[in-house]
Amino acid sequence: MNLDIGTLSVVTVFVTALLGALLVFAGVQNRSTRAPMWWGAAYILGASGLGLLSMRGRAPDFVTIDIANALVLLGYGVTWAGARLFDGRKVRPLIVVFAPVLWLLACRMPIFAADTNLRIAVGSTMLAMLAMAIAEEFWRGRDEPLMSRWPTVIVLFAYAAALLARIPVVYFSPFANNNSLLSGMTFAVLAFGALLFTVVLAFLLLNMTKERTELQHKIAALVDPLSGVGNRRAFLSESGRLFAQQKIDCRPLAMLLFDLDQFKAINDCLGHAAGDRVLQTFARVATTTLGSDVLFGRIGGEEFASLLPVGDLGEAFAIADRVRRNFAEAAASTGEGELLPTVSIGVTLGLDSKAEVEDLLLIADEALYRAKANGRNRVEATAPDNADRTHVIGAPSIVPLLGTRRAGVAA
Ligand code: GH3
Ligand code: MG
Ligand code: MG
Repeated sequence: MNLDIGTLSVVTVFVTALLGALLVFAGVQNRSTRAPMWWGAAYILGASGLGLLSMRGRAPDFVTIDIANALVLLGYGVTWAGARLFDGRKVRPLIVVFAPVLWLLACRMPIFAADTNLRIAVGSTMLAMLAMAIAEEFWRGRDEPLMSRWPTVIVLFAYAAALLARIPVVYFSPFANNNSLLSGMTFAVLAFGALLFTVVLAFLLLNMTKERTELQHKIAALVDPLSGVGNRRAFLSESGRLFAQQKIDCRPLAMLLFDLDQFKAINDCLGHAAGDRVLQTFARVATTTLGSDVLFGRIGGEEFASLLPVGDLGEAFAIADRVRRNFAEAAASTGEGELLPTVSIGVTLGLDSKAEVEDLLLIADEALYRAKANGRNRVEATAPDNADRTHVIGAPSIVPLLGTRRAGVAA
């Protein structure tokens, strides 16, 4: 295979510039992050640098070596700034310009300017460090579930490794002078690799931006903005997944239905903002008590629900009562005036593999209704099979009276 360096240079410059324009276009369209705009600018800077670099021998060295490489380094610095912006971190302008300024200063030193191999070693090291710095920024944001983050980090590290590997190659087979750099297969292969990296990175950056937008839409559709927990839609769809799992595990699922007590009075006496804070406190306490991997959501104004695998109804009752007590304690300590917010909870169990989430919500609602009727701030539980076999096991912070029928008839 014969890679013509002249053709390759022209292709690289135009492809990089075109990708830069596409990234800028994506940045203009995207309101939530300006990062693609920075990446687009970085690509255009890189394309300009590569354009000047390819004029080696036809323009002064100051332009084709000093300025050209400084522009490429600046492109990497701007990409790094974009990666920080993408994850909501501040841009540090001094770091962005550090490598190109250092390069320009080094080029003022005659010993550096005269040594092609030294320049390649220093330039490659700078680029590799910048590529690793960009990879590190993306790595730091890895908690956000964006699939393209991982290949981006890998591609950047692989590119940094290839750049560093270039240094010993240069020292084992040094270039005789500036112009011999542009001839020969080594440079053509390197340029081809750099072109592939440029294309792949642009694709990944665009994809990450797209995935971010999709994730934001998904969060907006499924997460309640006030409490930060899943909304009714998320709860119902996740419940379906849990029911499917239950059919495999054959483990009962408990439905816990929470309704804050006298919440209208809290709003009326303390104001809507205080009511909102109470909702947030409840969501926080319930999530902490239940565990972050348990399905929990806000299914209505001041109504929440949880669906979780348990051993039996007694265990479900105990969990619900723990939430009730923890909330009463937390609400008392945060102190929302005279009114002490409390919660009533209806509990039931889905044993039957045909049980549906709506059925369980209805049965749990009946139990909740009893909790309200019996004085609030309490847990009531109903066995699932049928309403006639209702077990009343609720009472404020007492041991559940399992097996006691509502009408006082032994189970
Ligand atoms: P009960 O003990 O019987 O459940 O009485 P309640 O007052 O809690 O029940 P009701 O259904 O009468 O009132 C619920 C209130 O919740 C009415 C509504 O204004 C309030 N609410 C619903 N969503 C929000 C919200 O997002 N923020 C605030 N602050 N209040 C809300
Ligand atoms: Mg209600
Ligand atoms: Mg209520």
